[in-house]
Amino acid sequence: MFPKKTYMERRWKLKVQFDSGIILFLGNEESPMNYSDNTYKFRQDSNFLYFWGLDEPALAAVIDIDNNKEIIFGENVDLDDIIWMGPQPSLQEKAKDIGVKEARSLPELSDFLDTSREIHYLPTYRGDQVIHLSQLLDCDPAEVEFNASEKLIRAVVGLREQKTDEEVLQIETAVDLTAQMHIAAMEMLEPGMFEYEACGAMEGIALAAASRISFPSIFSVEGETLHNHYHGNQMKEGDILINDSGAESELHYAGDITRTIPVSGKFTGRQRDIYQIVLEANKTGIKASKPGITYKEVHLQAARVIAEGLKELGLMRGNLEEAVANGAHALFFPHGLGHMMGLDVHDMEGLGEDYVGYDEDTQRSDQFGLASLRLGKELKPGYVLTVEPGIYFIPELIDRWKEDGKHEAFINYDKVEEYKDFGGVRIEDDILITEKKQRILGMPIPKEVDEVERICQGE
Ligand SMILES: [Mn+2]
Repeated sequence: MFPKKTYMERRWKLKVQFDSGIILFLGNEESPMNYSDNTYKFRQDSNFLYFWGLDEPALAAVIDIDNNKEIIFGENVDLDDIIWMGPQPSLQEKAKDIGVKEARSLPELSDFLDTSREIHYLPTYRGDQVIHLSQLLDCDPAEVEFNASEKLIRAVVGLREQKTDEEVLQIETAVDLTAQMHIAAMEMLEPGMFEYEACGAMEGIALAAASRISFPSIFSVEGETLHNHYHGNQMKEGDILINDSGAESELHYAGDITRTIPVSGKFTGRQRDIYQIVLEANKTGIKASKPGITYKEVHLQAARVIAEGLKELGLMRGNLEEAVANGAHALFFPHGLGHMMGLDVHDMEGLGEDYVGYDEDTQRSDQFGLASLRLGKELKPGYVLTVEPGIYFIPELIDRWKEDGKHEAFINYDKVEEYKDFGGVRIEDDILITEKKQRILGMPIPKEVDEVERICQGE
């Protein structure tokens, strides 16, 4: 855990924004795989971790604004628990570690929550919590999401989006471990191997460091499928593999890195051409990211680099400024340039993407491609985000657009046909917005063509 002062300050910064009512936080419960005692590995809710730090199931917490009280609700272990799980500190002791004076038993929570007062709570992404909240708040489960407090969502986003030094340190440990995973994957890949062999060994690096992966790994030679979680392909000579994966730090901050790896150790000429464009877009995106610029503009700058590169290869044509404004490049780059990262890999997405990524000044576009940009608003010091451009050749999308004659002025479909078996390339780094500029977090992870090839070849 962080020192208790961290959690006390976070809660203080939250409660000064409220005049009355109760702020309610539910921790996560265990999640059974098949029967109740056989559970998935426990992951605490990130908002609970942020304000209360306690990393175990079956806890709740409230801030009673009217009476200026903070209370943790949970259960003390009994002798039976000690036999199975060993001795544990009391709930009172755990509360003390995070600067909370009062601890009560969980069944008392329901009585404590006087529903005639205003109760602020966050939206939840778990079904069991919907039911728990509907019981606590005496409302229909369907109303739980609808009644979540917008004021609380905005307050929490405002706090969590600006990372402190101690959080950045956590993220950097996560990225350093992620770097080890990525370098090991580069060293490991060879034709004939199945994706799961390499992916399993790579994820094992996180486990062996007392960590875990921060999201399900994308590890595929079919990189054109953006969120491909299938790892059953046998890798062939000449394939390129997209490895988009990350580890968590001790306190559950995420790393999220993507590298594209030539399976046989060397890129073909065509792969190198596309890779260089993506690398250029990645570097442009990183350099452009600083306080004062919107991330939407950074995204568009990266998109222009992609369009220019593709024009040089004869895949795009015409006025590129216009092409990007019209979204023609999204045939090749259909996703956003990046997202916030912190305790969640897509930080705070559970609170609603638009609360995190947009504001009154920057609204989400509905144009194909740009609509998928999770973060569009102006960047501020302390933001941690990913920069992850990519170029993909998605046969079904190409066929559809070609059939519809979409953006014909900007896309040379005859040439694009030749690339339908290409797959995809993505390169992703995690950055911190500093007072004036930005910096890449964690130890450097090879991304120049010759560096990547050298490591792949075991040099
Ligand atoms: Mn990412």
